[in-house]
Order: sequence, then C-alpha cells, then structure tokens
Amino acid sequence: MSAINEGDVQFIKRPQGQDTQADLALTDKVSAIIDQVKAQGDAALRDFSAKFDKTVPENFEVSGSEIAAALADLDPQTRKDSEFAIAQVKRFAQAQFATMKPLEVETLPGVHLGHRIIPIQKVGCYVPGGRYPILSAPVMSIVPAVVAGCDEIIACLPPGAHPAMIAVCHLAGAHRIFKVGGAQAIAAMAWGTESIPAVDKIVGPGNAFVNEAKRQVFGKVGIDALAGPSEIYVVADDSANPQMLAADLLAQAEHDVHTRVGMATTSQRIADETLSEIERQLGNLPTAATAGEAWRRQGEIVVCRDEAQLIAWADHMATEHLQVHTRDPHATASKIRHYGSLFIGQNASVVFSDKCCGTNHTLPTMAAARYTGGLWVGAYVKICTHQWIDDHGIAAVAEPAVRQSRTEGMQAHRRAAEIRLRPEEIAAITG
Ligand code: HSO
Ligand code: ZN
Repeated sequence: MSAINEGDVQFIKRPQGQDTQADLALTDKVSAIIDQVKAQGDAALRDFSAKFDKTVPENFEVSGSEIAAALADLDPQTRKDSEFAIAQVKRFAQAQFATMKPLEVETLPGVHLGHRIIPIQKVGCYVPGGRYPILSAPVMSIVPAVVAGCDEIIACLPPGAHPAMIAVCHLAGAHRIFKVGGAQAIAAMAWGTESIPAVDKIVGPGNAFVNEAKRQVFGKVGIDALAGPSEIYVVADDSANPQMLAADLLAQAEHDVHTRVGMATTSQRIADETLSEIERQLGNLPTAATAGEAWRRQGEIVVCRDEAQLIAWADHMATEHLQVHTRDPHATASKIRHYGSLFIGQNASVVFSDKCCGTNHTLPTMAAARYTGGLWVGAYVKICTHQWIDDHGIAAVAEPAVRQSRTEGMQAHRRAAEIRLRPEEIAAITG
C-alpha cells in the first residue's frame, strides 16, 4: 500500500492545528499523587477527594445498602435498557471467548507444547465521571471480566458519580465498588490501600489524569490501553446521506471539545451538503456548545479522488470508530486495515456500539488502532504456554541446545541440557 499524506487529498474543512491533551506538568502532578497514595494509603485518598472532588466519602467502599438504594432509585426502564446492554455485551464476549481455545500440540515426536487460557485474578475497572453519566461505560469494562472468569472484579468511580452508575456497576457484575476517582483511584488499585485492594490489571477509560496514572503504574499492574478523546471518521461515496452523516459526526462531537470527528468522501456534493447540514443541526442541538466547539476545532472533511484513496486515507487516520457509507460497504470495509471498530453500512451507527449492540465501546484512539483493537474478553485472560518432553523428544531438543549454549559460552545452560543425555549422546554432539 502506498503512503498517503495531506497533500494528496483536498481539504474542505481542516482541523485547527493539533489539539491534544498534552500537558508537561501532568506527568509530575500525577507521579506526586501516586507517590502520596503509595505512602499514605487511605489518608492520601481522603486528601485528594477533598481537593479534586470537593467531597470525602465516609467509607470509600459502597455498602450493600447503598447499592440497594441505588437500584431502588433506578428508573425501571433505565434498568431494563442497561440489562439489555449487559446481555448483549455478554453474548458477544461469550462468543469471542469461545474462539479462544487451549492448545496441546506435538511439534516433533516427543516434544509436547501447549497453552492454557487463564483468567486474570484481580481486575480493577475504572468508571469515568465526566460530562455525562454514561451508563454503558461500566458495562464495557466489567462484563467481559465476568465472562473471562476473573476472581475479583472491583470498580472505582468518582465520589460525585450519579447513583445510577453505581447500580449499573452492580448489575454488570462488579464484586466490590469504591467511590474514588482520578489518578488517586488508579494509584490505589495499583498499590492497594487500607480500603482498596491492589489488583493485577486496571482497565477502563478516563480523563488525562487517569490516563497518565495508568501509564505510570504500568509494570506494577497491567493496563488495557491509554484512551484519548473519542474519535469518529466516515468514508462515504455519493450514495451517502448527509443528514445521517452530520448526525453521526455530531453524536461523537458532543462528548468533549477534544473529540476528533471527520469524513472523507469521493463526492464533492456529499462533502458540501454534510458541511452545511452540520451547521443546520448544530442550530437546534441542545449540546451544541460542546459539539460545535469540537467541530470547529477538530472537524475535518476531505475529498478523495477515488475509492482507493478513500481507503488509504482511512488507514492513515486509523481512528477509533470508522463508518463506511458506500454503495457496497462490505466490499469497501474488507479493504480497510486500521480502525478501532468498523461500522459497515448506513444502519451501523457508532451510537449503537456506544450504548448497547454488544461490541465493546472502549477502543483505541490517537492512531493506536495501527497496533491494537479495543477492550475485549481476551484482555482479561493470560495465554500461558507449557511444555513436556518425553524420551523421544529429549535428544531432538538437547543436541541443538547443547551446541547453542557452547557457542554462546553459557556453560551452565550446556550442563543443564547435557545432564539429560547419556555420555555417548553427549560425545556424539559435534560443533
Ligand atoms: N463513544 C464512546 C462511548 C460512548 N458514547 C458511550 C456514548 N456513550 C467511546 O468512544
Ligand atoms: Zn460516543
């Protein structure tokens, strides 16, 4: 595939410069928070809750009666809708899990190799606060942990989070829930405090503080990915519907002023009509303050000369969500390589995955789609190899191992291989 760059396509609207969350002081601020939590445990959590959340919970752990109250207050239809989302995410995660098989193979007579799929024991799911109480957020990080069979699944969410978020954490299957947010929550789950158990892996998106904290605790614990502001991109030909495109772009734009939204099309008409349709829809969108700002800052529309260029541009962008609105969307989609999740055809709006269709909405941003997919049940297990070597296999592997160890000067390794051979077998090894 030939490389494509900005000079190759025609910009109808360009993003206003590079908008990132980069803040050099952030690294230092976050490492100070982590150090304090590590040193002082719950006392540090109380300090940071007072400073950042303006409230200090009496107990960080959500009690059984608080969960019962949150469930009782949950509007019945909201509960049903969350249960629907949970069931859908569970079905797909179970189907994906079924594709992960243990393996036993004899690669040479007597050389038996294999792997097992072992659930991660303790998982910490970070549930972001943010501009909206996104009820599907806990579903996406907790349900696959349940499907994978993790022993201990905890959830942390900011103390100011809506009680419905607590209810959904519980419905999704969290074993314990804690009211602690931000970088301090990540530090607590990585190192443990009096109230909060240390986990083996931390998953779930968050703000710039949470992301930086996850980056810093990586190694002590595993992490899923570093999720930046949401992104949507669309590739469209002249069969696309500008009203739909504008609605889909603005849907993601309302997340945050940092959201990156864009479209590439082979049709100048679709580009022009989508541009004016976005302005028209912003005119009566209640969340236009955020969506409009995101669109002005980060919105992008480019015209490509043909489908091949459209595909090359989509791969170049490697966005979190990629919608394909072309005459034969399956054919177009099959040629694209870099995306977090692919939305094939006009009906498959990102909103359905965001909320409830069953694919996980926690996806790679900032072109991380070049090297990873999104959060999934496979992120909650380890694939660990094993081997056993019978008497037929020993000679086959020992001879090259002895020779290699000699060549490398690793005499103890040589001995460990030789000790398993008869003297005449050792004598026969040349080189
Ligand atoms: N688009 C977000 C997820 C979401 N949006 C949930 C609305 N609800 C992930 O990038
Ligand atoms: Zn969204």
